[in-house]
Amino acid sequence: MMSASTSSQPRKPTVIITIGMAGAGKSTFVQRLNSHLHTVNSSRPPYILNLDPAVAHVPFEPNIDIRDTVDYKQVMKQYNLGPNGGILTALNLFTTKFDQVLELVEKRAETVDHIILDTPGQIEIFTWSASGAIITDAVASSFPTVVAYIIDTPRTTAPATFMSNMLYACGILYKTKLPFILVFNKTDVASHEFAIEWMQDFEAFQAALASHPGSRDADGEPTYMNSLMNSMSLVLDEFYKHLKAVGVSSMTGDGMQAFLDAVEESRDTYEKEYVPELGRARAAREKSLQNVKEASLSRFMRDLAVDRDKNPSATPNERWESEEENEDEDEDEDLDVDIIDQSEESWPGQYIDVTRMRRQDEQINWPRPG
Ligand SMILES: Nc1nc2c(ncn2[C@@H]2O[C@H](COP(=O)(O)OP(=O)(O)OP(=O)(O)O)[C@@H](O)[C@H]2O)c(=O)[nH]1
Ligand SMILES: [Mg+2]
Repeated sequence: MMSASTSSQPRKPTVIITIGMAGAGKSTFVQRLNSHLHTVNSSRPPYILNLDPAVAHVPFEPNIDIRDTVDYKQVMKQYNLGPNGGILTALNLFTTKFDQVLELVEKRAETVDHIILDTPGQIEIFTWSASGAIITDAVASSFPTVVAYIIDTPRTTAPATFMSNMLYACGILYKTKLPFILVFNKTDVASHEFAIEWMQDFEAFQAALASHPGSRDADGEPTYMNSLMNSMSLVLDEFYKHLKAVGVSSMTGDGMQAFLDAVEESRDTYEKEYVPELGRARAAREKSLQNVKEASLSRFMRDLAVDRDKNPSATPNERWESEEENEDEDEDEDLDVDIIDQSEESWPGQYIDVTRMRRQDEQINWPRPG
């Protein structure tokens, strides 16, 4: 914490977390970005993590693939889950090993400029789960990190769809507090000009809303939805000021350089806004932890005094437990390595053994009544 010199240390890579609705084109975008970065500087290709356990085929070669660690179909069977529960649980299991992932990434930090995360298709699995938050916080406290929110542009041209997508993005921005880039994808199918216009000028959005069929009821009055969206467009106006927006086509590669420029600018935002915020949050957490400790310690001391008063003869028995009993606890820590960097060595494909993680209560034999 003492020396904050950035010039003497090697520059840290930037982490790009791709998030977006199912089918928005996250994986295709990661593939295109990967090939673009290979072209720009083939000696420093990006380091890629696939966090989607359910994907059948990834269009790029990830360095770390969640599918090498957890078999989500097996998880579904073992825990009796549907597909989404299976994906979520697989991600949770993987997150328990995320310290190993970070270690592998840290090892490569000096030789890569970009670390790219592809996330599961169902957006809420990553954005509203504890694992997603843990992974995001873990990378963001180690590296400059930006969120790339991928939008399916041709499917967002209706004002109501556009607004709900933006509200979702807004939720993620305020949850992660990270620099945020709206990536309007599939511009080969539909231009993103309309979106930029709506973001810069809420009156243009309101006009589009008013001219959209269904915005007025039978009496010619604006519908409730229409009025609500009108007001919300004013709220979102403030949110848009914190964003960068670029249009890309993951199909043709159009706009990739503009995206990388936005990533570069976002590094500054990360340093200026996220890092101090992180420091404040840490200090606050430590303080509240300290308060809790002090409170429970003083409660304990009070209870102890009351206890001694009540039962003076027990005092000679107050001794700490012998330390020997706890000795073998941390013994096999180093054996527990099973995250694989595919680019590093030939890998045996080690899975988390979900059968060992089954809940204990499945073994209970309930006594028969009577
Ligand atoms: N025309 C066009 N199609 C695209 C573009 N990007 C992605 N697609 C198509 O959109 C579909 C979904 O793309 P994916 O990359 O699988 O999207 P995803 O967000 O990773 O999907 P999930 O992980 O399943 O949620 C595929 O059929 C892609 O070919 C693009 O820029 N232009
Ligand atoms: Mg995908």
